[in-house]
Amino acid sequence: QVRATGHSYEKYNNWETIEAWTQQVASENPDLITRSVIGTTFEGRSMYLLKVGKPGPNKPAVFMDCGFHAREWISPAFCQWFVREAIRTYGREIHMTEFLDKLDFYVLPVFNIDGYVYTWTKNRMWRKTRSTFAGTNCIGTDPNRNFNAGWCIMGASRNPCDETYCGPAAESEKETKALANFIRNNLSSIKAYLTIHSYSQMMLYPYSYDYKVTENNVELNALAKATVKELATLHGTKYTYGPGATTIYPAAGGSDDWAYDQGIKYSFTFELRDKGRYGFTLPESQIRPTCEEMMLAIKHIAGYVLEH
Ligand code: ING
Ligand code: ZN
Repeated sequence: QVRATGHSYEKYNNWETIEAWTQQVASENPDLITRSVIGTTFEGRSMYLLKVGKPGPNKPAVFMDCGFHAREWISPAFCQWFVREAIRTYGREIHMTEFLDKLDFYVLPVFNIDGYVYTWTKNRMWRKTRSTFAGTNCIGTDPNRNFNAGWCIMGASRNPCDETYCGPAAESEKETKALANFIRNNLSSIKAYLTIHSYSQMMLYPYSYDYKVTENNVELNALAKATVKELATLHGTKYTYGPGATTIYPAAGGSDDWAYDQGIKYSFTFELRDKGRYGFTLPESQIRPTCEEMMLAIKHIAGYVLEH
């Protein structure tokens, strides 16, 4: 079993440990994992992406990112858990084996690395990136308001001091630009886009930037309903689901809406445990059950993508 120094799948790991883990998990599983760098953060850190799957020609892909918002620590923990489960169960469990043979998972373990580091060193409740712009002393842009999907029309702020600051322009953040470029360059293979947040126990789909519904709203609703039902089979954890604008709140510039409008028809935001008792400071004892039940959700979506 792979273990980067000090790394644990049932603890929250700091960035240094996660970075070392990406290197180690890739080098120890060369038949299943390749690591690349899709860009650099504002503070100069490398944005690692793990491609998980058996190499083959013209494979469809599922893209998943974690750690958009710095304080949502359970999210990067899930991306690490997912990769571990993929390598641990490949060749041992029929569904994961089929998934990795027939599709690739792109896993971005931490998107907002600078913010994540800041939550470990200075302020546990930081949400935004750590970028600075001329004309203000306030720091950071909300990366989930910075995508070019109804950018800043509602549920976002033009005030750089606010938690939902949309940035000076769409894709102003180096992190947003890097992710958007990667997806634009791989649109022919990416069939599903999944972005992992916390907390609230929800499975959201477009749109959040408008009260309109998608062309495949009926299908997304049915897929979400079946996915949360599957998730609940393990520990009885209830996730609600629906279009972002009416299920959580209207919010423009989100990555799921943007990915959907790029043509990725299965685009979801997950809000992991809990419903507010611990909120962003979910105890480490809940990493395992949260991740185990989420594995069922991701595998349900992967199965659906394969047959559609
Ligand atoms: N929630 C998301 C947020 O960025 C969201 C909700 C989902 C907004 C999809 C826009 C699009 O506010 C958390 N917890 O971050
Ligand atoms: Zn979030």
